[in-house]
Amino acid sequence: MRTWFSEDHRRHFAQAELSGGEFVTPYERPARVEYVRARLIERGLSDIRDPGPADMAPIAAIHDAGYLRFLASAYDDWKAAGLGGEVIAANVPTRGMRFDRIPQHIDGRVGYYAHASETAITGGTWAAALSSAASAQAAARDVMADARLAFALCRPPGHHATRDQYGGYCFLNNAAIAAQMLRDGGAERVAVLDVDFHHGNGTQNVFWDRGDVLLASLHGDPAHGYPYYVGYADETGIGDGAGTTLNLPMPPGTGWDTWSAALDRAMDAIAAHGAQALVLSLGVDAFKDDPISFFRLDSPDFSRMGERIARAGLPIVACLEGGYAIEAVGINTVNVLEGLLG
Ligand code: SP5
Ligand code: ZN
Repeated sequence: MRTWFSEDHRRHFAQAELSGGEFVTPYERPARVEYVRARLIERGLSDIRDPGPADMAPIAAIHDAGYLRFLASAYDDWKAAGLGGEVIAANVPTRGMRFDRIPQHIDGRVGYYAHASETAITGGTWAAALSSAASAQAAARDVMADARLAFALCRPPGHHATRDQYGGYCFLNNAAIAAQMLRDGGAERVAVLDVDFHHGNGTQNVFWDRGDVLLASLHGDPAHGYPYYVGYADETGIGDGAGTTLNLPMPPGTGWDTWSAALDRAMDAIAAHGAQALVLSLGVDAFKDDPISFFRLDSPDFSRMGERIARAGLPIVACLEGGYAIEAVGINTVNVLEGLLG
C-alpha cells in the first residue's frame, strides 16, 4: 500500500476555533497527520510519497467556479478590506434572506460560501487544501492503475465541503474528487463509504442527484451533533440519484455492535449498487475518547472495520477525514488500513 502525503498541510493552522462560546486551539491541527505518518512507518507501511501539484480539472468538476475563486483569494480580500485576524463567517443568509445575490464585500461573501463558523481561513489554507486534494488524486490514480488500496493522508479533511460551501474543517471534498476521477477513469459505478463520526454532508450534496455514485454514511444522529441540519435517514437522493444516498444516523453511546450492524447494511447497499470501486472517507472520530464525538468504538474495532470493508473485494481509495483524540488517530487509522490489507 502506498500513502500520498504533502507537507503543505502545515500551511493551514488557524489561530482559533469557535467552540461552544469559546475560542480554542483548533481540534483539526497539524499534529494529527504526524501521528498517522509515524504509525505508518512503525508498522512498515513506509512507502509515503509527495503528490506534487493538484490537477485543477477534477476539482472544477466537483466544485463551483465562484467558490473556488473565493477560496483562492479570501484571505487576501479580507486583509485588503482592512479586516484583522483570520477569515471567519459572522453573517450567513438564512430564512427569508436572498440566496440569489452574492455580496461584493468579503465579510458578506464569506458567509455566502460558509456553512459553519468554527472553521477559519488563513493565508495558507488554499495551498493546504490543494495539497490535500492532490493526495486524493494521486491515490485515485494508483487505483486506476490497478492498486488494491491506496491511502491519501489528507489534511485538511474534505467530506463536509459541498459544491459551494466550506465548513467542518473542510474546503475541498477530497473523497468526491477521487470518486469523480474513478468515474472518469472508467468505473461506471462507484461508492463512497463514509465512516467518519460526522455525516458526510458535502459528499451527499455533490452526488445528491446522481445515480452513478452511491454515498453510504454512518454517523452521529444530527439531532445531537454537527452538522445538525442534514444527515437524517429519510434523505435518500433525488432524480437520477433517488435511492443512492444511504444515511445511517446512530445515537449517543453507540458502540461496535450497533455500529457494525449499520456497516453491514452499508456494505449490502454498496454491493447492490454494483460498485466497481470504493472511496473510503476514513475518519476515526467514532473512537470512544474522541473529544468532539459521542460514539464508543475502541481501537480493535477499527481493525474489524477494515476487515469487514475488505470483504467486498473492491479496489479502495482511502482518504483521511476526521479524528481528534490526537495520539490515537495514528493507531486507529492504521488499524483500519491493516484490516483492509488483510
Ligand atoms: C472532518 C470532521 O470531522 N469535521 C468535524 C467538524 C465538527 N465541527 C463542530 C465541532 C464542535 C466542537 N464542539 C466541541 C465540544 C467540546 N466538548
Ligand atoms: Zn468527523
